[in-house]
Amino acid sequence: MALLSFERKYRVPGGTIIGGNLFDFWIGPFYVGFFGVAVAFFALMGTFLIFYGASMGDTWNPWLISIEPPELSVGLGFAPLNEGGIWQLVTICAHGAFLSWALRQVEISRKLGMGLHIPAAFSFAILAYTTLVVIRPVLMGAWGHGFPYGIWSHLDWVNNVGYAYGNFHYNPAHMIAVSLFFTTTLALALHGSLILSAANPEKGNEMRVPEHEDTFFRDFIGYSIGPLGIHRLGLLLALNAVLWSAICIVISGTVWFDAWSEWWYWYVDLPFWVNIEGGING
Ligand code: UQ2
Repeated sequence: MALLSFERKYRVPGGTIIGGNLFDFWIGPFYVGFFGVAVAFFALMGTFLIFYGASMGDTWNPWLISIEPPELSVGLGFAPLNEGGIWQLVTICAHGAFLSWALRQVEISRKLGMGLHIPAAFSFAILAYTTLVVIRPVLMGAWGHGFPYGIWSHLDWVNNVGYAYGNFHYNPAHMIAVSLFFTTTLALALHGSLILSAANPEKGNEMRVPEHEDTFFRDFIGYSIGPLGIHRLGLLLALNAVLWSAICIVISGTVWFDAWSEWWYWYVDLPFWVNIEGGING
């Protein structure tokens, strides 16, 4: 079925969470809905606030503009607009826009009678952002622990927070997250190359079917995870990469305060060899 006729069939009223059929319409190719209006509101408001904050700053160089969070001394209170208050309002607008975007995904999924895998997956990205600018700052007692909204300044923030704990590569949750990111790229490379190779047979042949894809991997390594399985694996890997990234930062400064390299002394201090003659402790 041609895409346009398919869409006409499934571009149906209903499935809304809020607003009934009041916002249940499309603008060109885009579904609006209550949450489409909400996304537009929060995104425009947040963007306006960033431009307002930039106008209060001392540069219009896009690489250097930065909306800074409040000083640590402000704690978890409200700050004046030009002393971190803009950052606080931008953070609220960002959450409003991201959550509305996820709920718009829910409405579209419901219209189409699909599962909610897409908004569920996007929620992990929102969770990662919330961990950085709300959960960890609240656990540490100050909004000033959030990262600044600037292209260069947020890189400085990552660098400085990394060195505050010695070297993040020794953070075990960071190790797990990095491994999951690498495995995600491996899985996508395997999948993308398998699909393209099946879809581009030798000249004159018809496109290959999923059975050919299964058979390639069975002949090659004795196992095929399957055309559905590879997507389950990809989602599992990607979501866990994000989740373990959030875990690796939220435990830094809340349950672990030293350099991360020190954490590994639990291994050196195991009772089997802790007092061994000539050992690291003896
Ligand atoms: C597969 C399959 C696909 C795929 C891929 C595989 C037909 C079209 C890539 C092969 C994947 C395997 C064996 C799992 C690899 C494991 C990790 C952790 C990377 O079998 O079914 O569908 O795209």
